[in-house]
Amino acid sequence: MVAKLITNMVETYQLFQYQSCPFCYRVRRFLEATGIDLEFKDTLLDVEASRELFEGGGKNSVPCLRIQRGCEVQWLYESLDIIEYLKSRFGV
Ligand SMILES: N[C@@H](CCC(=O)N[C@@H](CS)C(=O)NCC(=O)O)C(=O)O
Repeated sequence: MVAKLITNMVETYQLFQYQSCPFCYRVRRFLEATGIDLEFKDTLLDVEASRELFEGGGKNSVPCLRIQRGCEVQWLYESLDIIEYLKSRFGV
């Protein structure tokens, strides 16, 4: 029952990434192909974004998807895991 409630909770997303990163490109291409619209945070151009990623997620590796689920925040690394996660959430 708890798991079901969490699954149905509204989530908001931010993708921490930068332009020239090939793994970020993989995720951006997936988003473009599926029409999923997320906020991007550029960790090369935006020092605050870089700090937020390191402090929140624990490392500076990109891409990283920040998932806000109510008061809970999850930091999801690995381009293929991000894509799989979004596929499951958006049913694409
Ligand atoms: N296996 C990872 C590779 C990610 C990766 O190597 N990202 C590079 C940028 S292209 C990076 O952030 N390197 C810095 C670091 O890992 O701290 C994925 O598929 O997302």
